[in-house]
Parts: sequence; structure tokens; C-alpha cells
Amino acid sequence: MVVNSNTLPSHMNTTRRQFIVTTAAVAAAATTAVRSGAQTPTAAPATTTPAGPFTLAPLPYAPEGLEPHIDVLTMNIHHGKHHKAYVDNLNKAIALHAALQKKTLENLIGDLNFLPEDIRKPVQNNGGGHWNHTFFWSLMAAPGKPGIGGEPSDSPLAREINGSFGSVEKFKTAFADAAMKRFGSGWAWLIVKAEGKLAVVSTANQDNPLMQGIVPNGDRGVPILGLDVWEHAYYLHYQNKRADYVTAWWNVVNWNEVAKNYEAAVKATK
Ligand code: MN3
Repeated sequence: MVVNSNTLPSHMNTTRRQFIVTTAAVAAAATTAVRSGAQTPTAAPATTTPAGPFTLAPLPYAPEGLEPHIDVLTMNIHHGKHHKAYVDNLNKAIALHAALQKKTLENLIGDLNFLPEDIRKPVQNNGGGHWNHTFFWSLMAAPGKPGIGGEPSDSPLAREINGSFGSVEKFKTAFADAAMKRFGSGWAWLIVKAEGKLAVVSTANQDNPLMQGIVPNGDRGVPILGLDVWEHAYYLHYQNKRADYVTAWWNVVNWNEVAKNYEAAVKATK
């Protein structure tokens, strides 16, 4: 496994900051995010997989840590095979584009229309896949510690969820509904919209609410919680029972992280 020297929080902090600002400002702010640390590689043949600039960070917990809610085999395949493939294919897509290799991941996926047309779709799918999974791992933790599973403790996040949805229970119902109604593969999200309000949205495939021009403007915002509802995320353990996976997943949600995401996203809207 290739280890990324970037930490998860720095990816995500930068992501939150960048969403709100204009594209030009995003470009200017791009120096501290998920960066291409590598030097411009010599142009590799498109058939080989370049080693960078993007890398797969290790999971922030042991792969068996989310048992029994998410099984170790699923975690190992999901992270080591699926996520790794997104990273490899993203590197491959930009292998012949030295300038793009210096950009942050948020910069690449935030406005895909800036990309050469022939790599737009591969970057959308694989850059989205890399961002979404890096984010997803950070939102979970081994159950049993304060802030993991259950409901968020009293915090600006909990108060805003209560204010926006009526209760945490009602929020969870709305979120699970978005996860269940996503036909085929995709994600359910809790986002902070540009005006600072919470919303539950869903995207197809590896799209996410940061992608302007791809995701309808009404569904755009800074993700603070996201759930992968691709079958690869649950099929080994839950087979066709997506609802059981969604129900079990709440037991490993890291509310401490979601609360941090919320506060940073709100700060970025001001
Ligand atoms: Mn996945």
C-alpha cells in the first residue's frame, strides 16, 4: 500500500474552505490541499500506472475495527482494491498533463470543465472516487467511544440538525431515505449549502456536491457526512439488503468528525 504523507484532516479542511470561494480563489488557495507532492514525472506510457501524484492513505483505523457493522473483508477490498483503483486511474488520467499533476484534488474535481475533454470523465469518476472514499473513511470509527454511533452530543451541529430537520431521528430518516432512493450506485450526503444551511442530497456514481457543472446547483455544498451506497460497500455482508447496511452504519459514524466538518464549513460560508 502506498502511504500518503497528507493527513485526512488537511484534505478535508481544505475541501471545506475551498467550496465556498470562487473558482479563481480556489485555484489560488490550492497550495495546501490534497496535493501532488511528486515532481513532474517523465511522460509514462498510458498503459502503465504512474506512482503518483495522488496516493492511497492508510485507513485511519484497523480494517476490522468497524466489525460487526462493516466486516473486515469488505473494508479490505473496498479500501485496498476499489479505492486504490480510483487513485491509480486518476494518476493514469493525468499522467500526460504535467500542469494538472500540481493541482489539488478539490481543484481537479471542483470544475471539470477546465479539463481537457478526453480526461474529463476519467477525472470525474476516479477523482470523485478518490475524494469520496478518503472522506468516507474519516467519517467512521470503531464503536464504543464517545461520539461514535448514536446521536451527536450537544454541539452547534446537533442544534442545527434539530433546527433543520426537527430531530436527529428525523434527520437520520431523511438521510436513509436518500440512501435508499439512490438507484444503482452513488452516495447520500449531508451538506452545508452556500448560505450555511444543512441539506440532505444524493449523487450518482462517484459524483459529489463539490462538482459544479455536474451536480445540480441546488444539490451543491460542502459535504460534512457521506454514505457510500455502491454495492461494493455492503454486498459481501448484507447482500441485497441496503437498508440493513444503512441502519448498521449509524453505529460507526464518527460524530466528532462530522461536528468538526460542520463548524469548518459554516466558518467558510462567513
Ligand atoms: Mn465505495
